[in-house]
Amino acid sequence: MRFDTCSRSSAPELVTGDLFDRARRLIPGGVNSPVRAMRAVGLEEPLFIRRGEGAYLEDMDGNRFVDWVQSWGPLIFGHADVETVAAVRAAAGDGTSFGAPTLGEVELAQEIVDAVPSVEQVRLVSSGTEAAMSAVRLARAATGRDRLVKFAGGYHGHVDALLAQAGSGVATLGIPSTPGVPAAVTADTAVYPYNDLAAVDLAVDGAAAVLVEPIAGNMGVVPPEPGFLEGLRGLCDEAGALLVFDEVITGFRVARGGAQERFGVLPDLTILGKIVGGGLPVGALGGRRELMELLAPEGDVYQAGTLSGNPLATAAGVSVLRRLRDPSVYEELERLGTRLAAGLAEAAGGRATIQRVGAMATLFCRPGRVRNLEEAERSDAEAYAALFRHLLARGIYVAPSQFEALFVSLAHGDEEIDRTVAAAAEFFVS
Ligand code: HOZ
Repeated sequence: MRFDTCSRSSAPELVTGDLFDRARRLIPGGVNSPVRAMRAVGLEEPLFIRRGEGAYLEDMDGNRFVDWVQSWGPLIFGHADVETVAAVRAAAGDGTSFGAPTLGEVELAQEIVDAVPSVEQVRLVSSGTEAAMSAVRLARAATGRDRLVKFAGGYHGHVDALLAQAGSGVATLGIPSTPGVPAAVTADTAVYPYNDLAAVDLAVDGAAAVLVEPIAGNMGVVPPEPGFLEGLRGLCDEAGALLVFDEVITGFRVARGGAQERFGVLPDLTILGKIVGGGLPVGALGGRRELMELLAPEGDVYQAGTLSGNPLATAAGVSVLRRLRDPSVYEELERLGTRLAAGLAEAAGGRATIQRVGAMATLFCRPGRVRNLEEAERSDAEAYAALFRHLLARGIYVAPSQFEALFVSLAHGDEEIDRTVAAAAEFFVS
């Protein structure tokens, strides 16, 4: 891939094309997660990344990019953060996996319990998908009910029962569920429009759980309308259903205590990932003690994993979460997010809508507010793809899909924001 206007460091010969050919022979589509293929933005090759540093990525061809993806959210201190890397190195020297309890996992659990208002106990796993899968099992066991309620465009990992009209490229590919998921597995999943309390009202009765991203991030950033989360809490309380917040993206991002702290609505169970692993593979499931104690070996709900509480991942997570105790972190993220969103809104001049909460945002190529998947899908995805390519050619990497978020880290500064806004303005005036 050639980006003539990108800044280049000591460039090797261009290698991406050959590497992609090799990758495609060995890996389906040449990628390990579909959005990375960049087909949604009209590219034929993905970026192959050689290294990252702070707010920047460098690809295999030596091109440097301001990175607004930040591994889809975990890197709150940017790439190759010195303290995180030191913590991982130190942990690795003592062994990379034990399949047995460690001090690190107790320390990470402590950070999570201290920060997230509704969480009294937490079980560490290796990904957000795993945490969501376990949350479903636990909710069904706790309530003795099977039915799940979720929202169109909501994404909770690639859990079979939750892929119905899911975000993160599933619904937007026109896949109602996905081949390979038996109809019986999604038969107990009811899907409603995000932000539509009236639509979901009667469905909660008899449900095991309502699963919701308290700020949707996988159909682009769609904040909850005032009263939506409070309304879900009330409906769940009346119906005896569990309210499950998927805070994989929002946890430790929109506030130290996640969206539940920011909006003051407490779920029964919380799904976490991304930032809690500081850039290493981690997921977590937390909630009230009496619910969590249904998990084996305390209770009889089976859940297990060799790499759960992995020492490298917990070392990275503890290093990051301890630094997030400092409130000035969130003040700075808010300042950066505000500056970026305001700049992009001015650059777009009414041709796009920027939706932002704290340090996560989406530029929807359409005028007007986006409140649900249907409205998100009315965006001009072709225009977004053209914007993506325009920015990439200028050394700026944003999410390679209209239906994802961009993530601000503390490694970004005014310089990166101003450069991005100027490049976007150039696109929108043309
Ligand atoms: N599903 C993730 C975005 N919502 C992308 C995962 C990845 O490709 O790394």
